Formats: sequence, structure tokens, C-alpha cells
Amino acid sequence: MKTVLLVLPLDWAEVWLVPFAETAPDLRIHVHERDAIAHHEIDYVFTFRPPHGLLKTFPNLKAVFSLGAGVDGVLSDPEYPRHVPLVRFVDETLSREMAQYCVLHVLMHYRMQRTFDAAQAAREWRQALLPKRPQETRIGILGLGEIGTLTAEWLRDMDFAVAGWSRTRKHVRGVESFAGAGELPAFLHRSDILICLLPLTPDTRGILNAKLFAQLPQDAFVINVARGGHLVEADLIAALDSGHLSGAALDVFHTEPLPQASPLWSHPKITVTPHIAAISEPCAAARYVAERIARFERGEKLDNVVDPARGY
Ligand code: NDP
Ligand code: OXD
Repeated sequence: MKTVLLVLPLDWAEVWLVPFAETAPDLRIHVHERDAIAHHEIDYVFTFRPPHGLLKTFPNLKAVFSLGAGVDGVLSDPEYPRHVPLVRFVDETLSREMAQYCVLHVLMHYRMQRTFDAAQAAREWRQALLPKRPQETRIGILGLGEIGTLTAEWLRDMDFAVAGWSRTRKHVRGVESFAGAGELPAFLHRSDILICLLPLTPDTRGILNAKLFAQLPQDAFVINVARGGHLVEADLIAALDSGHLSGAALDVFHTEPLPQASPLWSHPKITVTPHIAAISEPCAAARYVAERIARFERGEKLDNVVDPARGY
């Protein structure tokens, strides 16, 4: 019997025990900081943000499974044992929830919902034409991977003019592809709504900064649904207050939970949500892990393995 250690906050770990027991009865599940464990007995770890230095203490560790699509919380451990494969969570339901979040905030902005909310609060019957047709509204998606591609396809199918920026060139029907640092300025100049769906890596940390905002068109709208570390929060507030950007929707933050004192909570042009754009579904994730462990134990290769040098 193989042993999987859940390295999660205790209240989270509780949520995963039943799904693992139901979908993987042949795995022994231990919970870090709850169960007495012999370090040499741990075969696999399931985690999101493990304490730094912990993973290297399991001498027989065969693979680490990330609870989420993003693995920055695991790779931020400077002592991560680099020879151990790290598998990220790639799941259709997760991608669809992320795409829903992006479509929701694109439409809230495009359909001027905040203006109508304000009119309702003032009991005003204030009709207005939409300023542009969707074909004239240019959406730019930073990161055209699993989630970015699905989001681009959904928005394309709603007739928006969609482009994506990635490291390598993409060929997605009806979605313009920009690749590499050299093509970033042209991509930004044509993005009325910018959605960040990049992984957080040394190359992408702080990418949503004053220099980038200055390259967006006047009144651009920003959606950050990737990681708080992508955004320089003070630069966003300055770009909103100067009137260059028209608004932002933020699901992820530099510090989570977002501190009470953060000015983001009450900024009139910012929508805050508490990192809920998508939440890994416990049964699907437990099945995902159990299937991969079974295949790996049969000698098959793992899929969705992260390249630690790239950081995603
Ligand atoms: P993928 O790894 O599938 O896609 C990443 C994309 O980013 C790829 O297109 C990649 O380019 C591109 N990219 C990476 N580095 C660079 C760079 N330096 N320059 C240009 N492009 C770059 O990731 P997912 O789509 O699965 O997930 C994206 C992120 O979404 C996650 O890392 C996570 O942080 C976030 N997330 C947030 C959630 C939430 O609830 N808020 C939930 C789930 C995920 P290329 O294809 O050329 O390699
Ligand atoms: C993820 C997340 O990376 O939920 O999956 O943030």
C-alpha cells in the first residue's frame, strides 16, 4: 500500500479525507501535523503551499501533486527536491470555472453594470447605449495555456476581438497570437480589457506594473485572476486614480487573506473577490491523483509535470 501525505492546513485536509477514502481506498492517507508519520514511508505528497524545507525530508518521495493549477506555492520552497516530479492539477471543471469568472467580469465591464448599479441605488431610470460592439472591444489574455485558451475561445465565441500572449506561438482559431517579450508592447496596445492568466514565475512576477499599464489604451480594464504576485498593487491604484485605467477585477492578492487595511477593499473602481475564481473540486482532484499514482506504479510516465527551470 502506498502512502500519500496531505500537506495542507488542517481544516483543508479534513475536506480531502473522504474523497480520497472513496476514490482511492488502496492508498494510505496521512495528514501532516495531525498524524505521527515515519518520513521514509511517505511515497507521495499532495499540497498547495508546503512549509519550506519540508518536502526534502522525505527520502523516498516519488512525486508531489499540486492541489491547484498554479505551483508557485510549491516551487517557492528554495529546498524543493528538484529530482522529484511535481504534477500540477489540470482539470476541465477548474478551467471552466476560471473561464466563467473571466467572462463574468468582461461582461460586467462591457455591459456597464456598475453604472446601472449606481443608477439603481439612486432610483434613476438611466438608459444608455453600449459604447462599442463586441467586435470593437479588444480583449488581451496574458497566458494562453489550459485556462487562457478556453477563456479565449469562449470570449471569441461571444464575438469579442481576442488575442493571447504566451512564450511560444499559438494557433487558436480566431484568436490572434503574440509571443515573447518582443511582441508584448503590440499586444498591450491593442488590449482594451487585459486578463492575466499567467503562472507566477521569476519572469512574470510584478508584470502588471506601471510600465505595462502605460502601454494599455486609455480606459482599459484589468482582470487579475492568476496570482497576487503578478500585480504591483500601488501601480494599479495610481493608474486608476490618474484616470488612465477605468477599473479592475481582482481575485488574487499579494497577501491573502487581503488585509483589512488594504485600500483595494474600498476603491470605487476595483472589484475584489477572495481567490474563488475556481476551487479544485475534491472528488475530481482525489481521482486525478489516485489515477496518476496507479499509472506511475505500473511504470507509466506522469503527465502535467512542471518544468522547475521554467517555473510552470
Ligand atoms: P498553463 O501552464 O497551462 O499556461 C500558462 C501560460 O502562460 C502558457 O501559455 C505559457 O506560455 C504562458 N507563459 C508562462 N510564462 C510566460 C512568459 N514568461 N511569457 C509569456 N508567456 C508565458 O497554466 P494554466 O492555464 O493552467 O493556469 C494559469 C494560472 O492560473 C495558474 O498558474 C494559476 O496561477 C492561476 N489560477 C488561479 C486560480 C484562481 O482561483 N484564481 C485557479 C486556477 C489557476 P507557453 O504556452 O508558450 O509555454
Ligand atoms: C490554483 C488556484 O492554482 O486555485 O488552482 O489558485
